Amino acid sequence: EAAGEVQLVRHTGADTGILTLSLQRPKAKNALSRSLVSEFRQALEEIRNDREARVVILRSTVPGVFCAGADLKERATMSPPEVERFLYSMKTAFKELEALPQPTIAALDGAALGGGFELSLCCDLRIAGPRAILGLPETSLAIIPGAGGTLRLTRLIGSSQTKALVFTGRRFGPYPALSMGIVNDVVEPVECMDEKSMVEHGLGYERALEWAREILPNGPIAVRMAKRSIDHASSVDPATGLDVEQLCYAQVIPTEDRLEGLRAFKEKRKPVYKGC
Ligand code: CO8
Repeated sequence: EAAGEVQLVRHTGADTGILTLSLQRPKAKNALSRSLVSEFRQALEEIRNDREARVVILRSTVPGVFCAGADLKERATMSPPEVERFLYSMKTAFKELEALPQPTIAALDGAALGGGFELSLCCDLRIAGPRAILGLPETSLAIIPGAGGTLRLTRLIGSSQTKALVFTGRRFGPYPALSMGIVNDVVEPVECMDEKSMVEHGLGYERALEWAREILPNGPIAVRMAKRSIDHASSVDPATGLDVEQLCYAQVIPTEDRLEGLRAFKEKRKPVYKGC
């Protein structure tokens, strides 16, 4: 299949440090195929090694859809060992996304179903556009969420809410997602905009950019260390969690940025952080 199903853009000017990773496989609604997952993992590798990268936005350029989940058509053509290999690669990609040191924001402007929803759960923040449709329909396909959904969603919103969504497989929109704590922000539809331009305009992406711009000026090492510490918070016992926080705190102490923060405070100006 043709390459170019994943695109990585490094923003410039005042937005330098923001990276947008786009899924663009329109003919299959960004379904996760072998080629898409492989390109996606290459892009993650680039981001991980990019010292200038401060905030990452994951979005779709396909109108009306974030990601339709696993490629069900390709899967039907695979032998059992191929399926095993593919699922391993997909789950590894999800872990690699989750483990990126920079904060990540998923812009959900359309359907994020099954593996597509699980993909968004590997990001730190989720922003829903007016047309977001989320759901874990796996039980309706006689399988269960298998790319981290049962664990990551339970960690995020608790077991009872997760069971309700998984047992029913129901699809839900931005506001239920907000009230359950699945998304951090919802964008209202713009009244004067017709449906077509609303989908194409990517209101969720625009809002995700605003969030990225709010994170961007903060100390890059501090933001990374905060992410690391918070990620440990829900998986270790409290004493270990506090130890991890201390270790992460210790990483920011020797930075030049910390001194710049103190100087800027004293001089009543905005700090300029360099990430060192
Ligand atoms: N796989 C392959 N092709 C797909 C998929 C998919 N998941 N979703 C859509 N497509 C294809 C359609 O077949 C169609 O192709 P064609 O034009 O050749 O008929 C094309 O994309 C357009 O689709 P629609 O006409 O349906 O487009 P709509 O805009 O009407 O609807 C939706 C878009 C809402 C995304 C709809 O396509 C849909 O509901 N898709 C299925 C979503 C779904 O059920 N996903 C869950 C899959 S299961 C999963 O992800 C589990 C992963 C677990 C990993 C396990 C690890 C162990």
